Amino acid sequence: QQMKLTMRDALARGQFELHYQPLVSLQTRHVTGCEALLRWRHPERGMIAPSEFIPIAEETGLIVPIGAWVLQQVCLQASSWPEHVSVAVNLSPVQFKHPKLVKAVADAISAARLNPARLQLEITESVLLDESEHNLELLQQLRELGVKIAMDDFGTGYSSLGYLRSFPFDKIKVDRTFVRDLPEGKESLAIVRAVAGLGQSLGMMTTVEGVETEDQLKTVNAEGFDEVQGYIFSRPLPASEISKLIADGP
Ligand code: G
Ligand code: G
Ligand code: MN
Ligand code: NA
Repeated sequence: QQMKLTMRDALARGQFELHYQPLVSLQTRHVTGCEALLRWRHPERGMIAPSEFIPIAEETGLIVPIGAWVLQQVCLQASSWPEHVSVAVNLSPVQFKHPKLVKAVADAISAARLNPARLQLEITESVLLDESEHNLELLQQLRELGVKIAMDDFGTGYSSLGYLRSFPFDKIKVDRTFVRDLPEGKESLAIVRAVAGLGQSLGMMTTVEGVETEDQLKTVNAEGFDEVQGYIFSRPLPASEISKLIADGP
């Protein structure tokens, strides 16, 4: 309850900030892009993780203005990076349902004069559960802005395979729960392998999240994934530090 009240002013008071985690190409080992991850620097409680406040922001609808701010910030940030580095943003179900989403994305891109192909929207399977016709059309409208659409946390939802058939996602991001027990976990390995093949057959980029160890990196590399995101290369970092990492390499 307290949090609901203070969140209302947090945006105006400049208490939100974005951290960025690099995605690294397995082919070149260069940073191909960064995922923006929201943080709340609370005056009394210190840094608050999104898992704590995003559910409340969704419940209150505050995620809509916060999300619009995130889109503006990431487009400005990415426009300061080299042209080949993209930026990824998470969209929550409430944002996705909001009638002004397409406009918010278009406005953020044009205000920053960003090449729209450098913006990736990450959508989880849970976002797509209902109103499928409407959702597919919305994805199409976003796609027409020139942005890329990624299916995030792949493998944890309900209707993921159906959606892969219905909409040509640009990227599949395998959820980190399938990486945790690699290389030993036989079931995880089988699933990760299948998703790599699926992505290739469907012409979608494949990313693995949550890679922490050399053994995991070797395994996903052998399975032919395009990109890796995980602590092995970097944790999410403030914008100032990520610019340095992009310049110097992971
Ligand atoms: O590292 P981390 O704890 O930052 O992120 C936890 C979850 O919070 C992620 O799975 C992500 O989907 C969600 N999240 C992070 N940043 C944002 C954001 O800017 N908008 C939305 N809607 N969700 C976010
Ligand atoms: O939106 P999504 O749920 O995909 O957000 C990615 C989440 O995964 C963030 O909370 C981020 O901090 C977390 N993450 C990224 N890399 C790693 C990793 O190597 N290990 C663990 N445990 N978490 C990670
Ligand atoms: Mn994500
Ligand atoms: Na994920």
